[in-house]
Amino acid sequence: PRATVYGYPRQGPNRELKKAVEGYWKGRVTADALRDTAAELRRATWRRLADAGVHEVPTGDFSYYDHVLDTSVMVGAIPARHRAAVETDALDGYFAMARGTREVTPLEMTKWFDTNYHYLVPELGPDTVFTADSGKQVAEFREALALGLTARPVLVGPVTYLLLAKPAPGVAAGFEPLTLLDRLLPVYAEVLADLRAAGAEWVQLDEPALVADRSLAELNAVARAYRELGALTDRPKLLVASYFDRLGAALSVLAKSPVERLGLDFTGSAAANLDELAAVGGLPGKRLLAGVVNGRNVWINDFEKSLSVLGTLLGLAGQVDVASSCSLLHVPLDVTAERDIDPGIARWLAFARQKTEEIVILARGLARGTGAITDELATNRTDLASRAGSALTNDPAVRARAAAVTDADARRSQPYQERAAAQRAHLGLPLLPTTTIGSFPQTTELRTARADLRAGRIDTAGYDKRIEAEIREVVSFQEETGIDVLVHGEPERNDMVQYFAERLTGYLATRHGWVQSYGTRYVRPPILAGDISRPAPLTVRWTTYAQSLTGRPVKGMLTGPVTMLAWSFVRDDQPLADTARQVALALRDEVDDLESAGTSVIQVDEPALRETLPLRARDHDAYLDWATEAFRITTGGVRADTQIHTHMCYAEFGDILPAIDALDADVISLEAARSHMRVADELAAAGYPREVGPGVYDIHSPRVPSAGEVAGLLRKGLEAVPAERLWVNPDCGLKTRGWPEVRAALENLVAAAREVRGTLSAPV
Ligand code: THG
Ligand code: ZN
Repeated sequence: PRATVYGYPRQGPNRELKKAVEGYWKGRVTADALRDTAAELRRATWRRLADAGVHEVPTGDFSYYDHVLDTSVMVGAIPARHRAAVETDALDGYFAMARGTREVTPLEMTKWFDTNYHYLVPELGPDTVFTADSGKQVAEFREALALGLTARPVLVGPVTYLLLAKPAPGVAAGFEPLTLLDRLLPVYAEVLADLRAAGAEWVQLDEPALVADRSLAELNAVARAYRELGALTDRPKLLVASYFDRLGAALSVLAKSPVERLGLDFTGSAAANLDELAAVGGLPGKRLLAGVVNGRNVWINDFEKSLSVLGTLLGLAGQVDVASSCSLLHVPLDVTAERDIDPGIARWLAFARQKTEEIVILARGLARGTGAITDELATNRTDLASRAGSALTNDPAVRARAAAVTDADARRSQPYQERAAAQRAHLGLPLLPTTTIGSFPQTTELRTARADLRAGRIDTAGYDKRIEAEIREVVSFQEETGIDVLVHGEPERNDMVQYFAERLTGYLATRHGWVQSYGTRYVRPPILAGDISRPAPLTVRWTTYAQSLTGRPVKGMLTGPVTMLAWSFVRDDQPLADTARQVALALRDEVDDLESAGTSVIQVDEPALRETLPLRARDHDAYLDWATEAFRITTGGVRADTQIHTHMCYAEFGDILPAIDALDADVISLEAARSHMRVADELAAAGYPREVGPGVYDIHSPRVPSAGEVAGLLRKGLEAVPAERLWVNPDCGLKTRGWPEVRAALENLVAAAREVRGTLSAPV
């Protein structure tokens, strides 16, 4: 059996790639220097994989920005607006597609399945002409060959590529990119021939789109694609890789196809692949690549369990190889870089480097029997037992409290109509109240203060003074501007998940655990390692400080339990629903403490509620049940006259409207400026009964909307939502914008609210 991985993080141990690419954008790094850095990072990765004992190293998975964008370049799908830039300079044209320029907008970005990686969406239309450009793939394959390695080029498969695409601007929304399959396959055939000519024995075609619900027409397209590619005479052998879930109906399609090797995920809920593989009679005559090491969590593998799966698989396929369940792109590089994590706990963790070692050990165990990995098995057993028996993963008080949660805990004490009346009396807000989503610009002074604190140049008291100074400025700015519900501006927070994670027991933070989010942007997701509790209040001090400065209500700001899970690495030793409930209870204490300290408006953000929706429809209800329950547990303990807000960042909500209703938040703010208040129409059409703040300022753009423009959006909102239930706010937090824009935009927002208020008849 061979050991391999589907792909590896690209950034380098100190995010060298980010620095080189951003340096190139700023003109500080030449194109040649960027290319050299990239080539050196690739070589270092391949050497590391080969030294660890990986038999086939992946090539072509490297990217300056995004591998789906690379695929668009490979098949010549360059949108008309980017063509001039690409023809002038291929590298600058590539970045123009990724980021836009002064003249042209970039490709749209969206989430890669249910991961936290974002790809650039191909734009296709009936006039798209595909042309093969195998240059990058062939060159990177040759680089690995030059090191004397056995390499396997990795491509996004043709069906997944088309299913990820959207109609180009100006093309009818009903256009289905999959109808271009017959035009795309000859281009893949050409790339395969070029790779064969370069010496590739195998090529990997990634088809993760096949693990979602697929129509009969789509399954037929899969069958046709692999019949045609399989029938080519001048090609490498084909590995079709699936990951992120079980393959479902596509399994029997691929089992009958001429591809020589199939990659299946056997981790988590994808473990059902084992039974499904047996049900289709296995893969006689094919090789199976068994993804038994989870490529998207940070936990060590259970060797005995994996070996048992691999043993069963031996009876189901011609030959069995061992891999990660998916590309290791989604995990940090190396646990040994984490000096701050307790060494006893670090033994439970495996990042990309450790996962690679696990794959090699399992392949050896499969080849030569468990006698060949006796020591590794013993260590693995000890480490798993240490995790299972640890006080961190078993806090009896947390468990007892979670088990005792009742329906009543997850419900406000009074129905919305009664709460709304109590809140109106308590808060005394005008019609069309104005507010913001929470964060204000993160100034250089703030970043300096954080760096000074880390470096020991200032102490906590000095740091806190700087935070208080910032809060004073933000509060007086909002008072002067005439905002109705103020915020403290969140100057004390870096990342909205990390800040809370650092303060909750059971959560681990990493120093170097960077994972690519999109392009050159990375996050360090915290690790939900144990039972979650709140040793002390998290935010109360800053909110009450802000409230002490003003007579207007100051809104408390928290990240909700679903988003806390979605943007962290979660436990795999208990259901997500249980973890969510623990986080919700910790946050509930914070909500209750804020209320006791005099906070009358509390916002619990859930930007990730929609993005964590499972890939398969049959799993949606169970997810939405626990997700909305966690939100209600967080917010269910407050009085009727305390107003609960929530916020979501994206405009696509059609499929979770019932869940938004089930949150039972008094006020929800949403992104709406770019879509001209469409979400307000959608919520109204669905009969949404509570208050809504559709965004009237697009914070993703440096443009400042005029008061007239904002008033126009408000009048549009009033067509869908009555004045008693309409709020006035920006689309999202303001932390990425500069102060001058924010000042001007909020002044216009308040002016617009006042103008439109003046045209309304007084409420009865
Ligand atoms: N926090 C976490 N996960 C997230 C988001 C988050 N996932 C989804 C979404 N938000 C991703 N969006 C971004 C936006 C900006 C950046 C990263 C992801 C970013 N990163 C800085 C960089 O790479 O230079 C590093 C920021 C830092 O120092 O922490 O700009 O909000 N957990
Ligand atoms: Zn937002």
